[in-house]
Amino acid sequence: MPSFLSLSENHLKQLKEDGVIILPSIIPSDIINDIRKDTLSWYKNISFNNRISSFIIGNNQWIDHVGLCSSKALKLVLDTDLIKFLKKYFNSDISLGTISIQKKIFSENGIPLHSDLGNGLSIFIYLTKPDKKFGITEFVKRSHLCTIDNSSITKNKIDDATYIDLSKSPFSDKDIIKTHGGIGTVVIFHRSIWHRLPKFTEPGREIIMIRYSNTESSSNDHLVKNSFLNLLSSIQKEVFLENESNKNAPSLSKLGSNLDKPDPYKIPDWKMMLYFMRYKLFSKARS
Ligand SMILES: O=C(O)CCC(=O)C(=O)O
Ligand SMILES: [Fe+2]
Repeated sequence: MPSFLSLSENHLKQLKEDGVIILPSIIPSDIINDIRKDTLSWYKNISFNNRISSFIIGNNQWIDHVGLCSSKALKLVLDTDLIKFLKKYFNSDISLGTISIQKKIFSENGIPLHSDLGNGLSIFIYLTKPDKKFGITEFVKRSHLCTIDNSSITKNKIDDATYIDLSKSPFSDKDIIKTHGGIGTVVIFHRSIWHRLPKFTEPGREIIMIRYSNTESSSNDHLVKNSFLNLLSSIQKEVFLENESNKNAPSLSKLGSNLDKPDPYKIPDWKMMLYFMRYKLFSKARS
């Protein structure tokens, strides 16, 4: 069965009410295997990364230009049934804001409870089995509708995520849902929902991370191979490439610390060097 055909009105309702839906093992394993094959040669060449996660959650490998790496991944995230579902959710035309593939190469202390802020949706597609050892995301159901008092926000507030101590939060029911399922599990969540990634002990988790929104929010200026583009339908191309916002994010960013970002993102050269050495010497997940 095509990947997202089972998305229903019930899922739509649940996503609106709870702010999150989990679709265990919904993507067929042959598609996941093909995508993982496409990523192998990329991982061989990607070193440690220059992104926020270097600072907050240790090192990951990221494939930022999925449009150059995997036509299968591109077709999957632009699946016609998924597009139909998302158009209904947003009640408008939609735009693929960002797409990347992330591989975790160390165990981590995780990410504390936070909201990514904004009105769009994030989608995680698990290319490996979601598992406590490898890291599974947890969500506080319905918390996308809560406003948080400034006094309960923890100090490390940065501009696109806000952290909070669960014990001080206003989430009275604290109804937490954990990602579950096998390879090919999909999680769709409202970007403002409160979520966290508890400490995990094994490197190796691989996920596709996607952000979708209406066409008025800014999207990446995606890089894509012509041969991949030719495989897409006109509706898929629209969702991938067209965006009414005049604020497209650039496609290419330079390696190293993001010096033009606010303080928490400024990673000194010596720290980047340490991350690099740690990656070279100790990463067990390198292929
Ligand atoms: O990797 C995860 O499970 C969560 C990541 C996350 O919440 C984030 O990057 O904002
Ligand atoms: Fe997050």
